[in-house]
Amino acid sequence: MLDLKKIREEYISKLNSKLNLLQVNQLKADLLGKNGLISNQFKKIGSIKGSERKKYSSELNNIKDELLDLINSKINEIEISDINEKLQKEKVDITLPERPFLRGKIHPVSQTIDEISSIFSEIGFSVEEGPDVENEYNNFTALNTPEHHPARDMHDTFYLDEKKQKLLRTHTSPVQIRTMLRDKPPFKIIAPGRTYRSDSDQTHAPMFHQVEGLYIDKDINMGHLKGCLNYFIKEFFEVNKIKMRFRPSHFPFTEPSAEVDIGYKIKDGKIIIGEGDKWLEILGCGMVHPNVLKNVKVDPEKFQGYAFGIGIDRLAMLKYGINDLRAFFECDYRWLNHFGFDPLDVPTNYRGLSR
Ligand code: 2NM
Repeated sequence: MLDLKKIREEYISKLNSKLNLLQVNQLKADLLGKNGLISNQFKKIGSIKGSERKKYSSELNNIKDELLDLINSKINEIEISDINEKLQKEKVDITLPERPFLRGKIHPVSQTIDEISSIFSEIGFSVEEGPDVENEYNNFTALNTPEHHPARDMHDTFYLDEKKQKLLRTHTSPVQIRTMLRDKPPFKIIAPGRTYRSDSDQTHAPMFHQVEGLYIDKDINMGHLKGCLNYFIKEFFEVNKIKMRFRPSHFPFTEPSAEVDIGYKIKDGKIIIGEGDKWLEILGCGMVHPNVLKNVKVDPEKFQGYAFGIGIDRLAMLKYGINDLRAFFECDYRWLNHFGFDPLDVPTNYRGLSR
C-alpha cells in the first residue's frame, strides 16, 4: 500500500509539470507498459493473503484509473494547445493582394488563320501544311515559272545554297504541289502559313503569311471560283453583301488569272468593307494552268479547277484595325495584350453566334 501511494503521488506531481506529448507517453509507458510500475503491482495480487487482497486490488484499480484519466486529459490538453499554436502561426492573411495571373494571348495572325480555316472548312476544304524550306522544283518549276522569270531573282527569293536548290518558300503553292503529287484528284484544300520574300518597307515584311486555296475536280470553272471567294469575303468581314470585282492579271501558274478587289469606304475615320466607291486589292486567283496539272500527273483533259492566294497579314490589319504591319512581328507583349485574342473564347461562327 505504501508503494502504491508513493507511485501515485510521484506521478501526479510529474504529470502536473509542463510536458510535451512525447514525455507524457513516456510516463504512460513507465506506469502501464509491459514492465510498468502499475502493471507490476497487478502481478503481486496473487501473493496477497485474505481480506488484504480485495482492498489492495480495489486501491490499485482506483489509482490506475486516476492516473490514466490524468494522462488522457494531459494528452488532450497538449493536442489542443498544439493546434492552437499552429492556427496562430499559420494564419492566412486574406487581405493580401492576389498574385499576378498572366494568361497568354493568341496573335492576331494566328486568330485570322483559325478564322479563315474555319470558314473554308464549312464548304469542304481541308487544311494542308508543308515546310518553310523548299526546293526550287516545288516552289517554281512545278508551278510553270520559267527559268528566267523575275520572281526567281535574288531580289525576291531567299536562297539557302549556292546552287539555288534550297530556298525559303515565296508562297504556299508548294504545299499544293506536294499534296497533288501525293494524292489523287479531286483536291479541295487550303494551305495557310509563313512565306518569305526579300522585301522590307512600311508595308512589306521579309516574312509574311499567306493562305492559298485549290479546288480541282471534273468541270470546275471560274463561276465556282467567284462564288467561293464571294462567300469567303462575306464570312470573313462579317457582312451580308460585298462589292467585288475581278481584274485580268497574270500569274505563271494560272490561265486565265485575275486579281480581286473589294469595295470600301471611310466613314468617321473608320473603314467600312463591302460598300462605297473605293477599291482594295485583296487577292490573286485563276484557273490552274494545264502545265501545272501535267507536272503533278493530273490529266488536264479530265480535271481542272481554280486556285487563289490571299495575304493574311493585311486581311488581319483590315479586320482588326491594326495600322502598322511591323508591330505584328516585334513581339511586344503590351501590343499583344491589346490586339491579341483570349485563348478561352468560345468558338463562334464569326458572326458572334455560338455554334
Ligand atoms: C495565287 C494566285 C493564283 C495558286 C496556284 C496554285 C497551284 F499550286 F495550284 F498551282 N496554288 N496557288 C495561285 C493562283 C496563287 O496567289 C496570288
